[in-house]
Amino acid sequence: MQQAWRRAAALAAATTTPFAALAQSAPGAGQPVPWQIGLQDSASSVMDFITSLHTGLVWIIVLISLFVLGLLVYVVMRFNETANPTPSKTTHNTTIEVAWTVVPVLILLAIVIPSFRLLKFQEEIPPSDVTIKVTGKQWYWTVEYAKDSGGFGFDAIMLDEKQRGEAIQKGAKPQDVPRLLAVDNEIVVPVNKVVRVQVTAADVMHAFAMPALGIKRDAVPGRLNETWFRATREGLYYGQCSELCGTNHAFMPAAIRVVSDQAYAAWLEDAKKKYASTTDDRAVRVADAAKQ
Ligand SMILES: [Cu+2]
Repeated sequence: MQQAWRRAAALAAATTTPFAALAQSAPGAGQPVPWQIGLQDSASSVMDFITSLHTGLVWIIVLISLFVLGLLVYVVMRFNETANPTPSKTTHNTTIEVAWTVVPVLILLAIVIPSFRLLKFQEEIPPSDVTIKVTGKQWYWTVEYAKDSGGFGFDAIMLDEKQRGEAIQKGAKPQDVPRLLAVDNEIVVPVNKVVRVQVTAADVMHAFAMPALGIKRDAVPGRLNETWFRATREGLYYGQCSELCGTNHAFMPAAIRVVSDQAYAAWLEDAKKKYASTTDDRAVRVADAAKQ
C-alpha cells in the first residue's frame, strides 16, 4: 500500500514543477520540508514500525469514514419523506445490535495488537553499542557520551542568523544550515548500531525528539528516562524540544548525524581531543543562548 502511495506521489511530483522540487529535497531530508503532510521518511527500525502502524491506522480510518458516509447517503436517499412516506415502527434488531457491538471490538483488537507490539519494541532497549545522555536546559541541550562510548560532553546550541550567514559565506549550502534547526555541535552516531539515549533535564521539563529516528522522550529534572534507536541509513537528522519549556522553547533544536563506522571512529578520536580541551565557558554560553 505504501508503495502505491509512493508511486502516486512520484507521479504527482513528476507532473508539476513545485512538487518536482519537493520530491528532490523530501526523501530522507531529516527535517520538515515545504508542503509536507505525512511523517518524515523513516531512518530507524523504530520509525519503520511507527510509520507502518500509522499508515495502517489511516487506512482503517478512511474505510470507516467511507462506510459511515455510505450509510448516511443511503438513509438520506432511501428514507426521506418522498421515498418512504410511511416510516416503519421498528425499535429493535438483535442481529444489527450484536454486529455494531462486535465489529468495533474486532477493529479495536486489530489495532491494539500491533500497537502493543510497537510499545514493547520501543520500551525494551536492546544491548547498546553507544550510550549518550542528553540534558535539556533553558534553552539548549547538553550531550554526554558515556565512559565506554568516549567519555566526553558538549553543548548543542542553535546557530543564530549571524552564525548561519557566516557558515554560508564559508561555503556551506543554505540547506546545510537550516534556520532554527542547525546547531553548533552535532551528535554523531554510527549507522546500524543501537544507540541508547538517556534523557533528563536540569531546570524545567523539556522533551528530546527526533522524528526521522522515531524517538521522543520527556526530559524531567531529577529523573532519567531512556529510549533507543538504530539508524538504518546515514544522514543528518533534526529534532526540536517538544515540551513547552519557556520563552526560547522554539530555539533549542538538536541534530544527529549518522555516519559509517570508519567515519564515526575518526570523529570519536577528534571529539575526545576537541571536547576535552574546551574550557568551561558554560556560563557565557548560557547567557548567549538566552539573549537570542
Ligand atoms: Cu525545552
